[in-house]
Amino acid sequence: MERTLIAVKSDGVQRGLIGEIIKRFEHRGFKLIGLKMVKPTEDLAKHHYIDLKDKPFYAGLCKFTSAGPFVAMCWEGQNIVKMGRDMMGETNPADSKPGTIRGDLCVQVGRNIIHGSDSLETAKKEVALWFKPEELIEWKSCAEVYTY
Ligand code: RTP
Repeated sequence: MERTLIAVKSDGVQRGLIGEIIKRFEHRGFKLIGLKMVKPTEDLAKHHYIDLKDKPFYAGLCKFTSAGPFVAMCWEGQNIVKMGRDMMGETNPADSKPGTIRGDLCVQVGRNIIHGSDSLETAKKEVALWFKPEELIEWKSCAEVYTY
């Protein structure tokens, strides 16, 4: 089963949107198997955004991210990487359609409230970066649990 890293960034936390974001993924039918609030070190933030190291906003983005809090989540489900990205909307909220998380809940690219892994390969790396294996809990939904 596919897994991905979804995170509520500090602006999302400050705006009280943790529950709203979790709700959207739960209601869609995905399974939350890892959840923690962290104040990342600057090194961890730099590592997380390493692919953007040549962008002019890299330093500011890492500083902003490391200020925390950052709610890291591992979600599991069929096609979760692509569907999670579709649910988020575009990087720039101005380009995001209504109905998406960024299209409904934010305005500025530098305050776009949510992070989501952008490919299966990235998802594997990011889940391993933010979670120890023992922090991921496998469980069955009531639809999967049989009674006698
Ligand atoms: P994320 O990694 O946070 O899920 O976002 P993303 O894939 O949609 O976008 P990415 O290109 O990876 O950019 C990472 C984050 O950097 C900030 N950003 N600022 N022009 C700018 O000032 C600018 N462009 C990107 C955003 O917070 C974006 O989510």
